[in-house]
Amino acid sequence: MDTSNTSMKTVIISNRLPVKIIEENDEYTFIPSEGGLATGLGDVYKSGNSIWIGWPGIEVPEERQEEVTQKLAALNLYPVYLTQTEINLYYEGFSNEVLWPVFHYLVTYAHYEQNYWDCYQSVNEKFAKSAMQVLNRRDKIWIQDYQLLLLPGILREKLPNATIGFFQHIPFPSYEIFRLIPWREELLNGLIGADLIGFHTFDDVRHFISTATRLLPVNSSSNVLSSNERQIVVEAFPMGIDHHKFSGLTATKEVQKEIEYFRTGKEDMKVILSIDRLDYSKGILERLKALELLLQHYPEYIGKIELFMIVVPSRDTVPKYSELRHQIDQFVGNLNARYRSMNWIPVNYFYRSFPIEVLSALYSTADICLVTPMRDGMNLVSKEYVASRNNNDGVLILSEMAGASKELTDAVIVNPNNLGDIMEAIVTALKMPLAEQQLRMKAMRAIVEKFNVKHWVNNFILRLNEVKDSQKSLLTK
Ligand code: GDG
Repeated sequence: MDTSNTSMKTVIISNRLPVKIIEENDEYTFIPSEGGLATGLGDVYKSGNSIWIGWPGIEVPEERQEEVTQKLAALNLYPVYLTQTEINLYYEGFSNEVLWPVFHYLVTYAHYEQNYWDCYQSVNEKFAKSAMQVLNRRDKIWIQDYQLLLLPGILREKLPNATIGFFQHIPFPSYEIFRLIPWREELLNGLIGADLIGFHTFDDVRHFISTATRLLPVNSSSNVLSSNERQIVVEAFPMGIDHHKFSGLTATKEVQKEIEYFRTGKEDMKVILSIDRLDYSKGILERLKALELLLQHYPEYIGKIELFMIVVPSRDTVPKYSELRHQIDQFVGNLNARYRSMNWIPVNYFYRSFPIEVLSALYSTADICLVTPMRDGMNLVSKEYVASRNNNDGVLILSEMAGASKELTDAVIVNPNNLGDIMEAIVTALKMPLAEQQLRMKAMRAIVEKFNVKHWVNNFILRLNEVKDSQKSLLTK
């Protein structure tokens, strides 16, 4: 990759590169992924000499690394190669067995292992080393998410005047939770290497500022932290989705075909949809328990409603995740066995991922979308459902613990710990008159359309530029 150009570029850094890998006949092929983040950042990293740095998603033997680097360079991507041990300790270990549970308030799930932490530090250093091979002094750096909390600080030491933004996609917990982490000061010191720190919600911002001022020698004034002559701005940037993609997909031939296939024979059935990655933070088991409660308390709905539950395999090498999968399998099997009839089944459960066309068909035809995470940074599924409802009908039931609930206030909002509350919300949704559905959905669609993922990207970059400019003018005063 040509790094001689000294003009300013934007460098995105995340744990994973936005690619799908196909390994066939000893050949690697990389296809750009269509995930929300990749779509939103597409205009940024594909333009000019801007790039995206991250792990390509597989262990590449040393002798093949040059070849893979060349292939990725054609997509404006720059790889950080990780070994299986690093994946085990830094990603599955520290990121997903310490930070993920603690940041989602499930502190008893955390394993504070010293070797996880050691590896987390060394992998963050490794990312910095790779980044330094392609970074220029004037580049704008945008680091993504909790796997790289130390990276802003490491890069700040190497490039004291760099423009560094950081966005965290998962919640930031309250001080009383965060303080439990043995390496809490180190993590915060890493983060405040950034000029601008973004979270999905104002609550996350509040928690971060209060935590930083209690644990570090920093001062705060409103949403600005001051440390060693530097100022760090902390703000909420609620992430959006590609609204036009989801609203446009429903009319395509492929999706229409899926809709017909899906709805045939279910004309009178009320369909409830649930889509998540396998994760204990998503409240999947609790949702199933609420459905069981509903079938017990409102037997008139037996045979009249069906839950379509897609659980996308995720992190299944982490013990808590395989345990959860087992529990879900058992619960669904038990519930279906007890309630099913010869031609009806309460839960249609899928443990796999589907093409976007199938997702779109489900989004656009399901009468209710049930999104009840115990904690969620944002939750894009809720927004994708809304964007797919071109007729303004359908009801979104949304957990108050999801960042999205701060924007989608016209959803039926529930406390995901209150199974009775979820049960009643489903009944409310089943009975909701069309006019009320449309009123609520229209209001939510306007929000999802306006505050889309492009808006999110532009807004963050714009703020990062402003923050840096104001720092420069402070220094010259
Ligand atoms: C993290 C935070 C935050 C799901 N099943 C399939 C599929 N999906 C796609 C959905 C959606 C995405 O996966 C899931 O996004 P979420 O936001 O719901 O959840 P996380 O994966 O936990 O994401 C979260 C997010 O980062 C962004 O900041 O909102 O709080 O935890 O886009 O459509 N896609 C396809 N097939 C599937 O079967 N193609």
